[in-house]
Amino acid sequence: MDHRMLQCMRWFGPSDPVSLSDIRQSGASGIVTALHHIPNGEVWSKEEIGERRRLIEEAGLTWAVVESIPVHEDIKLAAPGHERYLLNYKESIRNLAAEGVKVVTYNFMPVLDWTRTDLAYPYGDGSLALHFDKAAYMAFDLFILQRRNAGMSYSSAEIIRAREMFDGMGKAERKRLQDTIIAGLPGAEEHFTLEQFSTALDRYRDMDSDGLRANLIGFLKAIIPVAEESGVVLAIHPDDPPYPIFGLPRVVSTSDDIDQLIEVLPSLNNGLCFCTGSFGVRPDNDLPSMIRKYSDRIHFLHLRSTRRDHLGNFTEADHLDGDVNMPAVVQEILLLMKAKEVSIPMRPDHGHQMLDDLKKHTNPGYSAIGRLRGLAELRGLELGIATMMSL
Ligand code: CS2
Ligand code: MN
Repeated sequence: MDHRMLQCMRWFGPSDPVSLSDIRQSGASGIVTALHHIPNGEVWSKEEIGERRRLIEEAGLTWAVVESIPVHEDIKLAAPGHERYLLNYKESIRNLAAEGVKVVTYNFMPVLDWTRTDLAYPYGDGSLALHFDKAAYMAFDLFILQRRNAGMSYSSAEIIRAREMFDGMGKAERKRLQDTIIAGLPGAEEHFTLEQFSTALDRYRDMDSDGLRANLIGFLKAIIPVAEESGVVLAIHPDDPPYPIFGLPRVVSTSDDIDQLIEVLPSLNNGLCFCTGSFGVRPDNDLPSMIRKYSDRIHFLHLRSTRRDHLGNFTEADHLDGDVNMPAVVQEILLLMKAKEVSIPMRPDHGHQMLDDLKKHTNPGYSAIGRLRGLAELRGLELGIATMMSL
């Protein structure tokens, strides 16, 4: 039997401007979604899960992956009373398993999910890309947020670049930058005003990466046994960007980070969402060798590429362009799927806003046509490599 990636698309639920029928036409058969309407930390009931599953199945698709059950900040902080949220998380996992949904993605980034500074960066071919400009991010941190001790996070050359950037921006531009960073990107369950953001950051004031790692391990120790019992695999999404921002600790940016998690909890249910776009921002992350190394525990794939520069900026590139060697990545995945006789769910992670979508209101990164292009290219790449290698 051929072992191919299970082609999926992310869907934000009934209010997503991209419908299930649109997704069906992309050739994907799996849906990646979450119950975004349930407040962070509350239980996902069997009824709610069942209702969502039926909606997906009526459209001729299957609910392949949950992305994400968000981890409550109190768990990340191991704050007093966080046990209640652990119990709720376990309950949601059991309920998902009872409804046959068995891959659960999550992340352990404090305060913010993924972060960009520009959601409409001209890519040069007429399409718009998501972009992270280090100077813009620092300008926000230093001069808009005015985070205490922010200056200690950057070199003096960086501070000069940030100052120039800030001085060159008008009022509207500054506000747009602020909204882009803290008003919440698709999939992020949190959004903040400046004041709320400062308060949220402040809770991590005394926490370093060892502290956050200990809390992640505490979370996994509580959840993994339940995942094992119910046949659910967990897939942690890497930090995006994969280096510290706003002085917050980061614990899922490198191979070394992952090793530390596996060492304490070797269970294969303690798995990864291998996001090539997030890991790929660091030149020290060798993606094909990481895929080989973690072959047993890659339960979900986000395929996407970025182009980085030496200043810490990166742009989301076309899926087969940029710094990620996608043919090498897909080849490794094909080899591992053949060896393990599995089919790993994959989604094109983000896409450019292009063609007709330029006239529409879209979820940044999640417009239909750019992702369709990505999926089509990835599908062709996979078929080509599999054919050439007789896999
Ligand atoms: C983002 C995140 O890059 C991404 O995949 O869309 O929202 C991601 O889904 C979460 O961090 C996973 O928990
Ligand atoms: Mn991703």
